[in-house]
Amino acid sequence: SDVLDIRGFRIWRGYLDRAAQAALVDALRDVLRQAPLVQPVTPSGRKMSVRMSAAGRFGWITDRKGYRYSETHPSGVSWPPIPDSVLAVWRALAGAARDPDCCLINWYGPEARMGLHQDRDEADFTQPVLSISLGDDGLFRMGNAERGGRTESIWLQSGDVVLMGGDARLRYHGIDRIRPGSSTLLDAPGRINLTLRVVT
Ligand code: MD3
Ligand code: FE
Repeated sequence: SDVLDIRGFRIWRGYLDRAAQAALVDALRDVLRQAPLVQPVTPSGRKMSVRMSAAGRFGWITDRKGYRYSETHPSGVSWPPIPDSVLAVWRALAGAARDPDCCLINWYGPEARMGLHQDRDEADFTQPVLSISLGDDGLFRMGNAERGGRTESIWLQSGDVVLMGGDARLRYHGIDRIRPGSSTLLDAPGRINLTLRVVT
């Protein structure tokens, strides 16, 4: 698969073939049985359009009380372990980084989006973040370490993997929209993004 470097983001297009993608989706079904997707509410009371769950020691959650990493799903159960097939992608691409202790699972329905934001709830910004795209294409926008300025957009497809390290780690980024029906991987329109992080 070819590697692209855009503003410090490393993008492996088509890193996972169709069989590897399907294997990840199977492993995720297991995780989501134990820790179902929830539609989180921001501290201001707005419903996020993305549905979320997680695997690993920590999951990222938000509710009226604020956003934070939590060792439990809103239902009170511990998050399931990160599947080996997911960990293997991190270990192959994340270099000398520590193993991740959070695999956030974002599910985008046809209307979902994620506004430009930074990931800064983690303790150590020298550790990279890795994203795996599954299902429908998503329009990923990347900006700068400060609000404003020029941004660049790229369509992420099922099987693409993105590594945000070094310079890119604190850049603003988001998902403007998905292209419903562009992939046949999932049995309904939508996009899944796995985001692996070292939290502690
Ligand atoms: C750049 N998710 O969960 S993944 C997120 O597709 C998030 O669901 C998006 O942003 C998604 O926080 C984008 C790509 C991504 C993930 C984390 C990053 C880009 C990043 C952290 C730092 C810089
Ligand atoms: Fe993010």
